[in-house]
Amino acid sequence: MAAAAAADVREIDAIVVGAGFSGMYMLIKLRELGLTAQVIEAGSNVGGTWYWNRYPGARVDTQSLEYSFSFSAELEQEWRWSERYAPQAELLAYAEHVAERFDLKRDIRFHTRVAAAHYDDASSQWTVTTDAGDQYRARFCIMATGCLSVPTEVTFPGIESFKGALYRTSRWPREGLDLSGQRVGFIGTGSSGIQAIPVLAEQVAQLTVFQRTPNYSMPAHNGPIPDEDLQAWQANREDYRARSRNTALGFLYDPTDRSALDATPEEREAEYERRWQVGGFRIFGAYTDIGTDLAANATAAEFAKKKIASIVKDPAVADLLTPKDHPFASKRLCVDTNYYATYNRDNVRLVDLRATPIDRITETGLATTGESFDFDAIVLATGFDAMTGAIDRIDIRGRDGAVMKERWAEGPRTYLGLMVAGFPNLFLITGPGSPSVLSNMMTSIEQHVEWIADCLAWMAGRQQAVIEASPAAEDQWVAHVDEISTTTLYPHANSWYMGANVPGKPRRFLPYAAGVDVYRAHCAEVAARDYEGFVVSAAG
Ligand code: NA7
Repeated sequence: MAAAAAADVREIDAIVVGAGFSGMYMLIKLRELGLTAQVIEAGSNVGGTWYWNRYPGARVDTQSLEYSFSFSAELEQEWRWSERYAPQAELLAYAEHVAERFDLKRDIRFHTRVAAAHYDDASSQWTVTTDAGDQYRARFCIMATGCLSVPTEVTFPGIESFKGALYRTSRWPREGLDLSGQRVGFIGTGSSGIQAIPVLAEQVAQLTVFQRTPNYSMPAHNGPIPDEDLQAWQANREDYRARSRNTALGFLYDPTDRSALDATPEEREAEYERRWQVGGFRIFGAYTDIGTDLAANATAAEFAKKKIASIVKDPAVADLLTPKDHPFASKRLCVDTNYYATYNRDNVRLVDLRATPIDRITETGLATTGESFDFDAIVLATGFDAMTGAIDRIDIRGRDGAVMKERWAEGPRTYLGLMVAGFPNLFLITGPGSPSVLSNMMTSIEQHVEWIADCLAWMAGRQQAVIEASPAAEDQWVAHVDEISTTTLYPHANSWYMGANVPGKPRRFLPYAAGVDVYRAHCAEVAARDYEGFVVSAAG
């Protein structure tokens, strides 16, 4: 247990950075282990992604019954999701409920950012400094900083001259916004844009969408969860959860074991249509090789393109909305409500930035190389510095003063996405090199938090105090993550998965693409072999 407090520096067993779902669950597990813990959170409340992303239409794109904690049967039984895909406000209310139920807030410090975390070899302790200048000393430092928590700093010439209002989807005003009657320019057609555009279109006078790259999107078919589905879920909860933990994506999507190329065109059409009707990510289960074989992938792409053409009335607009430069789902597949149909509205216009790029933001709006537009407000939905952004922004120094950002200069290096060689007792939750963003985040968060907690318990049982990844194990893992990515079609796209959306960011496929099932088994095996690939020792 932690020693008595020293002047100005609080001694604690573990620091957790971030109070999203991963930080909250980590705190619960640390308490179960009898460790003292302090969570540090920049926002004023729990919820992470769901605290920050409050734009109209923001909602989860994994079904809520599965995008929720499974560790507590009571929690699961007492919470009722109103819709298949819960809206942001409900997810935030759920986070709040979890915080209340497990009395988490007494160990969370809000409105505070971690500025630095430095490891001291002699004491085997981390000194964590906040932006308020105060310090904590802890044996363990756990980064629960989220994969999509740092917006990219996209800007445009003249942006400061704009006299209207400028908003970012990822930093939407907490009090909400009434844009009714306004002329709004909207930049970005990733997941955030695809969710926000249909809702904004219903409020505003005129919505002009500036698209650089069209994305594929599947219909959510959102709505209330039918009673019989809820009852079936509650009755078979443990079975459903156990099965979803052992799928490649960390949720139930009814995968087949067939190649798309072994099916006839009619069979494929029927299979894709069946899955389109269910909606969401169900299409991933249609065939085994959609994500790995270009010819198989083209069959899914063709299906999606036909759907766009059938929904969007103007063929020229439909064509603009049709992805042409990347395989199906090699950029993150979106899930929408009325996205494509929104372009049939009279008050919505799509502008192709490939043909006429943005030249500058003006006092009254925006000028492309082809046309000038007047707007009352401009919304940026331009994405995140994914998976490494939040880690890079903290001054993390490990053994011998090694700087994490420098260590990751050529791309992130981890063992299992969980630890970094030379940074003892520093854990990452859903870090680069783990399935994370390719999976149901809740499944992956629980797996990581439980693995870390088991590891800490194992160490305590052996009177060991320090664990770190061996450089050799890290090298092998980094090479393995790269190698697996080359068996997929992900490297064919300029996506945030590849670090391609941030100027100067190294081109590396960031998550681990072998699947949650494979990864989970591997992590369990590593633990069973007394944490193979890790070096464990008593305190310095
Ligand atoms: P994304 O998916 O990274 O989308 C960002 C969008 O913004 C995308 O369409 C970009 O086009 C566009 N973008 C970015 N910079 C510019 C500039 N300079 N000019 C014009 N357009 C630009 O972020 P989201 O927030 O939508 O979604 C992130 C994840 O959150 C999502 O996948 C879910 O996992 C949840 P580009 O494709 O780069 O041409």
